[in-house]
Amino acid sequence: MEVERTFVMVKPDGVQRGLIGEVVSRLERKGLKIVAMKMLRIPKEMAETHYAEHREKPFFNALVSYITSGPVVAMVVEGKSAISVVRNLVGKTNPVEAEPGTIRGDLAMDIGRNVVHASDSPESAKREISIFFSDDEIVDYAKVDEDWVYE
Ligand code: YYY
Ligand code: MG
Repeated sequence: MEVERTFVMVKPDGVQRGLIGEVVSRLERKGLKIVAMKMLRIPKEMAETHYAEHREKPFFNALVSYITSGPVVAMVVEGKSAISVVRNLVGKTNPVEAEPGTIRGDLAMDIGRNVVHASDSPESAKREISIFFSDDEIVDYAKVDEDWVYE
């Protein structure tokens, strides 16, 4: 089990619906460590870079328009196997299929309003973190509960 960092974002619908705390709370309660966090309005070019892998998809323009439609809360989250742990907490892309107990399964209805983003691999985590955060915005610190979260 390797310590990883992953990129997580509460999307504009999550912010507007007052779900920032709910999402952050679920990450914290799991035992993950938040090592960077900020609110921003994503510029269009940055959104296109973030979602570059979807550039040719039919939903691309709607996706960019949605993600730039209001403020988001961007985070870097750290923990052992954090990338897959967070993807499991987030649930399937389409909230209709997402399991109850997951963020999308509990809090969302529509694939185009699915509340949260999380990196899907070590490569995308590295890429996405670097789009949103400079190295000096990521804080290295020990959390007092670490001996109680990990054996
Ligand atoms: O990583 P994840 O967010 O679970 O899904 P992706 O396949 O990377 O798609 C990114 C984003 O695009 C998804 O969260 C919603 C939107 N989207 C869509 O609107 N319609 C689709 N058929 C697929 C994805
Ligand atoms: Mg994705």
